[in-house]
Amino acid sequence: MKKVLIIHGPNLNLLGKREEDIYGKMSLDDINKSLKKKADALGIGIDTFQSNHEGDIVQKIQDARAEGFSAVLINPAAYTHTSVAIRDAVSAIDIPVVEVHISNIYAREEFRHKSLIAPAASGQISGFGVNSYILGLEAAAGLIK
Ligand code: CA2
Repeated sequence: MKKVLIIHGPNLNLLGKREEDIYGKMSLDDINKSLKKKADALGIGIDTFQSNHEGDIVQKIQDARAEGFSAVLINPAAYTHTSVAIRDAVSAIDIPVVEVHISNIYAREEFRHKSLIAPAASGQISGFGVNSYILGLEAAAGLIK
């Protein structure tokens, strides 16, 4: 069975606890459970990983292929707008990477309009609430089947 690695970036562990007006009421655990349901329906496997540390995310991306993953779905959170290291890791791996955002980053503050990750990713989904993750998983499944 093909597997997709789901990576949640910094502060996403706080989902459902604060800033519910922007990010909704679902916790990260709820999102991971919905993703597992969707993965079952798509006939693929998933593993989930959250970190507040840039280097840990870089390492996880570097190791994804060797760990048996066929694609990566990532919400790089604030690192979207700052991390050359994550972008370089995304460029360096030869499996597809789908970038997702809960909020519409282009409808928010100007500093969020630029994603350093997007040019290195297969594609980006932004602004559909937690459904962005579900749509992103569908996209990743389509790329690996
Ligand atoms: O919309 C998204 O998914 C973001 O990646 C979320 C990031 C933000 O920096 C990006 O510009 C867009 C922020 C994640 C922080 O999540 C929190 C959740 C609850 C409470 C506080 C922060």
